[in-house]
Amino acid sequence: MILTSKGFDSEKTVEYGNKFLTGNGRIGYRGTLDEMTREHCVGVNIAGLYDGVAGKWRETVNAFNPFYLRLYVNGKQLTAWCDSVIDHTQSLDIGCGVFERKTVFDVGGGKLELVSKRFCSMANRKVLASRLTLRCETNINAELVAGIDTDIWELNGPHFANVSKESKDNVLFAHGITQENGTAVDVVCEFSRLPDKVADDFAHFAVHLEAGQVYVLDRIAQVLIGGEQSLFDLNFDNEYTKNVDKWRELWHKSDVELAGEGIEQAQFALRYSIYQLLILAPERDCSIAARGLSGQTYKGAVFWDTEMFLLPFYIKTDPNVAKRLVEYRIRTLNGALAKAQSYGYKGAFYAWESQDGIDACSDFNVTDVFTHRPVRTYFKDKQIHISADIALAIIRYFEQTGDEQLLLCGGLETLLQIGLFYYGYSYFNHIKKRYELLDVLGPDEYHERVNNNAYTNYMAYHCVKRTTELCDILSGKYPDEINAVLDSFGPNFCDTLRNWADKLYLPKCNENGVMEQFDGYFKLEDATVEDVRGRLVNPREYWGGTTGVATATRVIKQADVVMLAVTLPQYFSTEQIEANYKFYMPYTEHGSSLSFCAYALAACKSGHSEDAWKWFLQSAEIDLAGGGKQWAGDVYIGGTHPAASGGAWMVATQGFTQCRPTFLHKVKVHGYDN
Ligand code: IFM
Repeated sequence: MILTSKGFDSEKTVEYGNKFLTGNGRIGYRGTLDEMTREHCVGVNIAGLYDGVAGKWRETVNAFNPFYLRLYVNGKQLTAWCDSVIDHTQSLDIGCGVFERKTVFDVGGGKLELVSKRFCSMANRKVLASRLTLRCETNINAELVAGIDTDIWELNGPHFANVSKESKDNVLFAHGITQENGTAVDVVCEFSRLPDKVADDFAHFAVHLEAGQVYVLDRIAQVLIGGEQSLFDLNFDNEYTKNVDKWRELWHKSDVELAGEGIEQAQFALRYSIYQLLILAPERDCSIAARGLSGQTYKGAVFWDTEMFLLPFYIKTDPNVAKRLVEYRIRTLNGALAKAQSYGYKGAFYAWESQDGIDACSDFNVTDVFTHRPVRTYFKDKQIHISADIALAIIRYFEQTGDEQLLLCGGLETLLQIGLFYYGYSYFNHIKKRYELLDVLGPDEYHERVNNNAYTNYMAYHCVKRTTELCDILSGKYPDEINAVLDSFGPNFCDTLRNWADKLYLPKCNENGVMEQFDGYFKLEDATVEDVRGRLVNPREYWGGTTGVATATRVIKQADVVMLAVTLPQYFSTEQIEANYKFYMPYTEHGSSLSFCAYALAACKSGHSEDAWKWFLQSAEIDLAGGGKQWAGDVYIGGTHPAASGGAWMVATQGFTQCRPTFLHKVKVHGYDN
């Protein structure tokens, strides 16, 4: 299970930073090389630790880089891009999360081989370990300069104040406190050898290497957050063994084996997707950012991606992690109450881009490429489906684990607050005698401020209805606890919600089996994605909003009705799922990585297994293939795509177990209970 790349291509540095990412749910270390710096987007991203600098976007913090290293031979620095390189390979063992680079240099008279491997320990989450090995064909004198690089890559920094560095014997320390909340971040790096000197905060090692002899330098680093204590007596071999053992356990309960003809590449892509999910599973009270631990893109914020695309994997493979993700939303209920209140509503309106419950989404999320003016977007104000996505996550978690305690300890209260929000947000149409959800934004972000988005209405209906059922079920068993929760909502609140759900407008499929995405969608221009793409004046212009090329057409950014049909298939017949799959296909740009898996699942549900396979590969290979957009003007938008990884897992385990292409003979799904 090894991903390998041969040769060095400076153009691929940013892409490989994502592709060769290592992590342990707490720290993500980008797949860069020891000698790289902030220019190469080296990143040691910390999960769930946010900081904001005046006038800039708040985002997750990158720690100081403990594994910075320079190698000199005869006074010349040897790098992967210098003219002495004979051979360069880098690899990632997804079986145990170990990154390795091997570079061979011509040092005049012989070859010098540098091997450096590192991992973020899954066993001791504070720990990052690295082993560097040098071997030369001739005798050489080299120098290694190693230390903690505090001059780090940040999108909206600097996030640290009072940065200081120290050293004692074979240990280097770097300390900083975040600007906003004063959280201490300490990085400690312990070498396996005593340096010959420490100068300018870096350890210098003189290396006298005889031909054929091997020189080893181990570095054990720890990233300590908020004054955590460091661990002692660590060494590379022990940490390596413990890490491998832990990974073995993780794979035992998470692997999905595919058997069939010519599917090796797909099997690897699926396992790579699972690897991405495993390195993101949080170990403390936080959730998973949309770009995982690959950096600060999207402000390190948590989107619906987690609940709708990632949670199913964790429920099946590690319910404790799933619980942590659900609890994150319960814990941040106050933020959702405050957001609703700020718009004049009651109940829970969750953050579109959550940073500990605070909505980090800007009112102006796009810059017009022609005028360079900020464009008012409505992701934050109108994407109200986020609350139902979270409700569904709580419901699914409960249904699949039976964890009543979670409902009793905040889960039910959260569901009821979400119900209250929809009740208050809706409008009663006295002519049509029904509730409607007006002025919303569905998963297709190109059509803003629409009425009765099918995805939103059905999700709200389903979750509110299910909330009332759960209240009834639990009331029988825990009457006092449930009454205590219900009391704060006033008399007969469950009946109010039930009545509301029964009267909420749910669009139906037409005679062709197709459901209209929102009121008036069918009247929009019948143009395909290719038609609309051909109208672009600037390749980077925004397709949605008030003036975008897609706005007046049926072209949508990502699966919307199709997403609904695969999320709540009980409201569709098989024929209707197929009809919607076929109808919306030519209109869907797949401008979001979340879209492919919905199409794959719909294809499976409607018997198009070979098409499903193609959609599945697009989801599973997204980070392996790379090449996607990394920059939008000056703004870095790259990173890994966890939702696509989670989507690939869902397709393999929920789609191909029901409907397989002929060349796929078997799908064996591992889980915590098998
Ligand atoms: O949550 C998604 C959204 O649906 C489309 N834009 C990117 C977000 C983060 O992945």
